[in-house]
Order: sequence, then structure tokens, then C-alpha cells
Amino acid sequence: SNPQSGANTPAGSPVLPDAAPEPQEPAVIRRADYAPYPWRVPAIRLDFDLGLETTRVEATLTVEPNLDADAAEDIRLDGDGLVLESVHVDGEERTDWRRDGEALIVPLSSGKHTLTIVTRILPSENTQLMGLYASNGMLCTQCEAEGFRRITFFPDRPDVLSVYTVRMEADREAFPVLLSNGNPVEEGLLDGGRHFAEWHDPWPKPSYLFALVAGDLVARTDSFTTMGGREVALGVWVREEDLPRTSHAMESIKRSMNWDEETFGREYDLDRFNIVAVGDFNMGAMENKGLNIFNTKYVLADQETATDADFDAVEGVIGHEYFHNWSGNRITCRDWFQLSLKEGFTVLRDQLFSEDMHGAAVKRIGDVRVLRSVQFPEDSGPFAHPIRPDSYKEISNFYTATVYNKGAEVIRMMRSMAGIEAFRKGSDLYFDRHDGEAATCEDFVKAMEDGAGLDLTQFRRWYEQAGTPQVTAEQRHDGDTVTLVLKQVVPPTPGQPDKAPVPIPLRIALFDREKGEHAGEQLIVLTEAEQEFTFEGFAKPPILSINRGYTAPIALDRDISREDLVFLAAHDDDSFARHEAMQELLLGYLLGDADDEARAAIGTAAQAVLADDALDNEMRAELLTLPPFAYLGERSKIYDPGAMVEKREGLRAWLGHEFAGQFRDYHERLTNLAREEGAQGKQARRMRSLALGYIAAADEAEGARLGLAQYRAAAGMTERQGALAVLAGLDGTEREEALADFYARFADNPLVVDKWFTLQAMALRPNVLDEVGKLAGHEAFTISNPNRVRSLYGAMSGNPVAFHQESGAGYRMIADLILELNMRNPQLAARFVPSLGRWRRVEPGRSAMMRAELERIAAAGTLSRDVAEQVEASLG
Ligand code: 0A1
Ligand code: ZN
Repeated sequence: SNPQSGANTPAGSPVLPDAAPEPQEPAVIRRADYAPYPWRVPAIRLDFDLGLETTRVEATLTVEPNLDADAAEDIRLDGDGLVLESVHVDGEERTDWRRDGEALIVPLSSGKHTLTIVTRILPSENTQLMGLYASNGMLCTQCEAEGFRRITFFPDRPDVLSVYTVRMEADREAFPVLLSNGNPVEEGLLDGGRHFAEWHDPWPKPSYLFALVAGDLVARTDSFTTMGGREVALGVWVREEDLPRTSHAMESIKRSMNWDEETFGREYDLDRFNIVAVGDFNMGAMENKGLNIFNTKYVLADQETATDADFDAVEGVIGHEYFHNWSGNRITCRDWFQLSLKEGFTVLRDQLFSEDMHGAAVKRIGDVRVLRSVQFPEDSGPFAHPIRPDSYKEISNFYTATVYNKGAEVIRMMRSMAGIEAFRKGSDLYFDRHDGEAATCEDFVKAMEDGAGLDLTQFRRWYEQAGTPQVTAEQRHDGDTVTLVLKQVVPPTPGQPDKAPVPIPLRIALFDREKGEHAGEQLIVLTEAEQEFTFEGFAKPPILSINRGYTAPIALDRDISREDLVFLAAHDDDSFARHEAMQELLLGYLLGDADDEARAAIGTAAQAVLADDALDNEMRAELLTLPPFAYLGERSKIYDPGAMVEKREGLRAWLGHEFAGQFRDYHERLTNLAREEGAQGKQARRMRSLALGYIAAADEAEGARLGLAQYRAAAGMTERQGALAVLAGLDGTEREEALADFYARFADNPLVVDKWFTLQAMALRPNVLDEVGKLAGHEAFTISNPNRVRSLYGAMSGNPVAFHQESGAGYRMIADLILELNMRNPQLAARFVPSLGRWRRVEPGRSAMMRAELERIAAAGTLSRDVAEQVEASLG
């Protein structure tokens, strides 16, 4: 019982969370309603008595009125699923508190107070993986965005910054390692086989950056000396059997620290930096101050078990979380509408870091591929939102490609317009001006204006408007003058019917068609709905290379002949633009009528790429990579997945057939190089597996033979997975042998077993959906591990043959999954809704079935806020 439903609870007897909300319409939170919290909480002390089944939390908050806010006579603290044991104010037990839904309200006179609250939580029952939860016998936390309220009652909002002191007490054998944010201050033994550790973090932080880890872990240790001479002790904490796979993570930490000093002038600010790998994690990783917590997928890597792409992903995510120490932690977000302030900027920082580590060309192509196959569909679908949203019901739904990846593109545009040096002045000013604050996107834009010397008045629309700008480019030629006519439309999106033009920076070059060269690049900025740019000195119409390096996140239609695209695909000196020309040839064919001339043009360009000795093999493979189905679906007015699979895979077979000799030759010739470390080995591996795919598309038996040979001789996971990916799409004994061998070989490594599920679920085979169904019943499948769920169903939902199976069984399978996960892990469940949410863009027969599944979910009864918000948007 609680004060609302009767008498106050006597001291000592727990108050069950009977105030849990009755199902009700979830409230809409609006950006315009922001108001500062009436209290400041300069310090908090947390005492944990840790156990897997039950954990006791005593939180002691120092509170005082916030003089920048309206005064309040109560203090209102967020909570979620907590068992409240007691409340003390200034040492006196209080019973006059009340509950409002999950929140706790304590009457409080003005002035400074100490509030002590004891709660109990049940980590083993925490299947949402938010707050304190158990994973493989260890305990860990995830607090962003609103998980801290599942640990104790607190103003769980990012603009309340506190200094944390954390004491953990636990059984010494089960939890020999006790970690939290900041620096260790004390540890010791206790009676009954127990021990304790106390940590102190001197940097005030919001609750979402709190973390603790308790478990039987070991560390790889190292150190880094910062530019200011601070020696930082580094630790990568994992389960003992994983220790041999931590060296790449450690090297990545040191490279990140060094890069952020050199590139952004940012130095680390604690004596310790720890990262911990956790097998059960909803996302990639989390930037908790001084104690980053990672999905094992982004820590563990060795040649035997991780691909080249996995290595790069580990480095990129480690960089991302580390860079948050400044873009996120030292300067955090005022409220969750500002999420892109830290995420967009940090994604840009991690992209630039990876470009510097391995070269910009291939990285940029990959980043744009992700943007266009994930973010573009979001931006043209029912859940479209600006990078700074205006409202939400469940903030977890807004950790999106729009906020992250488009957010990064928006800041990248500022960088392109300012130039690298001026951009650095802007970022320096931002870090300097707002250090220690909870800031807004507007603060960032203003610092860029003041520091980099840009006028971003109109540019702010990029923060306000959803939707991918559609740009058309036409060329007129008259005498010696070329006129480039550019038009832009920002399409309507839900809640935003009318849009204004945005500034669109475009790096361009005009190729002289006689010489095959251009006289230098320039940056033009399209600001109007329609605008002309003229260029002198062209006796003949030049060939336009535009949006070089992908300076603007737009969809572009240019009037350009096939011959000119072939020229650019073979000769453009901007590798992104060259790749783009090739993609345009491919899209022209795949989205248009089956046209022999269009296909022949692709052949001509492919021949140039195959024969170009100046290309590295990774770039060559990039140029010959077919557009992803997600992007083809996005670019189709009405998507017919069945027809697209036939057409795209038919084109692969045709290319494989046309260039059979050359693909065979590459596959053979690169065998030895592919066994080597270093950039050339990696490039060779990429090209070799690409070639294998083309060989198999043209000649299954040959593909199976060479695939099995590559599989058997593989020196590492890149070659092994590359072969298995091709074999998994074929029929026959080679496929069966390789799949069986792979599972037997790696059955005890969860990350590799994930690959085994994924490769099978990705196969473009007619019966793939039946196989996914069987795999769901496999001994290694479990619904409670997010990586495993994604490995099977994430892959399946991206496979057009499986997901879009004509019977509708794929849609039903995903809807069933969403319903099964709905209460157990709402965040994970909600991630599967957008695949069904695309129903309006799919051909009528399938569209109706997709919609029907969404309606079935909507009618299913109690939905989590996460799933409800996504499903409502999808149907609305
Ligand atoms: N800030 C993290 C992302 C993140 C967000 C929510 C989480 O809850 C499960 C976990 C991680 C990042 O950008 O890396
Ligand atoms: Zn982030």
C-alpha cells in the first residue's frame, strides 16, 4: 500500500511497486515544454549491497533549490519498477511522501537537505537490460536514456549533474571485481566472504552516465600518457576465456586517445579508463564516464574469429564511446531532444577517426551506404523525424539513424562549408564555452557561427525539418558558358506538410570531355528552391561530377548520359563520385526497364574497373558491389521485392558470366596476398570474396567448388566468412559441409555462432524462411540474448526472399517476434517494427499483409510504450 491507496507504510516494510501504472495513453513529451528542474543535486552517494537475485540500494542525495528555476515545495523523483523501503530527510524518517504513478514525491522545504532513500531491485528478473541487470553471472548497468530510475529514485534527466560516490559490497567469490565511474578510493574485505570497493568520480555528471560492474572478470591493462603528461591506467575487462581477444580493443583505445588530442585538442581527464565487455546488451556500447560498457561484439576480435569488418567496427565503436568523453560527457545534453548534439557530433568524430586510420575513400562509401539504406527509408517513412525531434512518447525510439547518421552529416556539412581549420575553431569554442554544461543543439550551432565564422541562419532548418531533400541538376550550354540549374524539394513528412529550402553544399568538378580532366573543384551552396550557377570557358558541355565526397545528405537526380556516367565510373578522381557514377548506372538498370543497352554500359564500366591497375582491390570491390536491397526499395516508387531479387541477382549472374575469366583470375591470383596482414591483405580479401560471389552467380558448381576450397584453406575469419556467405546461398554438399564444420568449430564462441545464424538467414534461397523457422528451434537459439535475436531475425528481416515471402509468412514471423519481445525487452522489440512500417511503399498484395500484421500487433492488448509508439506511427 502507499499513501494514495491508504495509510502510509510503516518503516521497514517494503512498499511493493503497486503504484505501477495502469495501462493508460502514454504522455507525449514536447521539446517546447522544457523547464529546468527546481532542485539541484550537487552530490549523490550510492551504497549497493549487490546480489544477482536482489540488490539493496541506499541513495543519499544532497539537494538544494535551483535558483534558475521556479521554486517547488516538493521534490519529485523518477522511479521505475522499484521496491521502496524507506525515505529519510536530514536524518529523520519520513512517511509523508506520496507516489504519482512510478514517481516518488517528497514534501521538502526550501534550503539544503539530505535525502536518503532505500530501494530494492531484482537484477536477475531484469529482462529489459535497462538499469541494473545480470548477464552471464555478472552484474552491470545501462542507464541511458532513462534506466537510472530503475536503480533508485532520482531526477533522471540529463540536466541534473551530480558528483557520484559509489560503494559496492558483494560476495567476493562471485564478484571479485567491483568497478564504477571515476577513480577507486578504497577497497577491503568484510565478514562472511564479502568485500567492498568505493569509487569516486570528481566530474559532475547526469544519471544516464552512471555505471557499475560486478563480476568475475580479468583485465588486459596498459597505459597512455596524455599530451598534458597525465598517465592514464587503461583496462579492458572481460571473462577470462576472452582475454586473448582484447589486444585490438586496447590498441584502439590508445589510437582514439591520441587521435582526439591531435585532431580536436581533447585530452582525457581521469587517471583511469576502463571498458567492460558484456554479452547481453541492447545496443553497441555506452559511454559511462570512465567506465564504458560494451557489447562483446565491439570489443573481442582476433583473426580466427573476427572479420576485417569486425576489426574496423571494434575500432570505430571504441573511438565513438571514447570521443563521447568530451562530446557527451564533459558537455552533455540539456534534454533528450538534444540527443543529436552528442550523437551526431560523436558519429562524425568516429567517422573522421576511421577515415584517418584506414583512408577516407572506402570509409566514406560505406558510411553513405548505411545512410541511404537505413536513414533514407526512415526519413521517407512513417517515423520520419528531424535530427532534433519535437516530441516523443518513448525516447528509446529516437536512437535512430536520423539522430545519429544524418546528425553526423549535418555537422559534416558545416565542416565542408567552413573548411577544416575554421571548423576546428568552432569546435574549440564549443568545448570551451559549454564545458561542464548540459547544452542544446542551438548552443552548438551558435558556437560554430561564432568560432568558425559561418552564418547558419538558414542552415538551422536542417535541425527542424525531417525528410531527405530531393535535388535535380540540369546543365545548359551556350557558347562558352555552362549553366547549372539546381532545384530542391524537401518532401512532406508526418506532421510537417510544408518545407522550406535548406542550404546544400555541393563540391563539384566539371570535366572537359576532350581532355578527360577538370581544372579544379569548387564548393557551391544551393540555398534557393531553384538556382543557377554559371561557369565560363567550356567550348563543349563538360561532364558534371557533383556532390563529390558526398558533401550533402540529399537524393540527387542529374540529367547525364549513360556514356558520361561510364566515363566518370572509369575516371573520376574523387573516389566517392566515381563509385556514385557506377551506382547510378546500376540503379538506372535495376530501377528501370530491363534494358540491354543499360546493362551493356554497366559492363563497359565494370571492365574498366577490373582492368584499372591503379585501383586498390578494396576500392575495386566497392565499385563492383551491387546496391543493397534496402536502398533499391527506397528508390522504387512501389517496391516489388520478388521482381527486384530476380533482377538484381540476374544482373550479378550476367556480370559473373561476362567477366568469368577475370573474376576467376582475381580469385586465384589473390590467394596468397589474402593470407597477409596489413592493408594489402585486407584489400585482397575483400576482392577475393566479391569475385567468389560473381563466380557462383554465373556457375553454381564452380562457385561451390571454389567456395569450399576458400573455406577450407581460410587463414582467418574474413576468408572463412566470405566463402561461407557465398556457399550458404547455394545448394549441395559443399554448403552442408561448410555450415556443419563452422558450427562445430565455433560452437563455444557466441559471436561466431551469431555469424552462423546470420549467414543462413541472409541467403537468397527460396526456402530460406523455413530454415529460419528451424533455426529458431536450434539448441543455440535464445530469445533472451539481443545479439542472437538480431543475428537471426535482424538478418531475416533484411532478406527480401525471407521477409517478403509471397505468402506473408515472413511478416507474420516478425510480428510474432515483436509480440514475444514486447514486454520482455521493449527496446529490442520496437527495433523490428520499421520493417513492417514500410508497407505503404510495397506492392499492393504484400502491402495489405504487412499492414494486417501491424494491426494484429496493435490489437494485441498491453503494448510497451516503445512498441506502441512505433506501431501507431506506422499505421497513422
Ligand atoms: N549513447 C550510446 C548509445 C546507447 C543508447 C542507449 C542504450 O541503452 C540500451 C545503450 C547505448 C552510444 O551512442 O554509443
Ligand atoms: Zn554515441
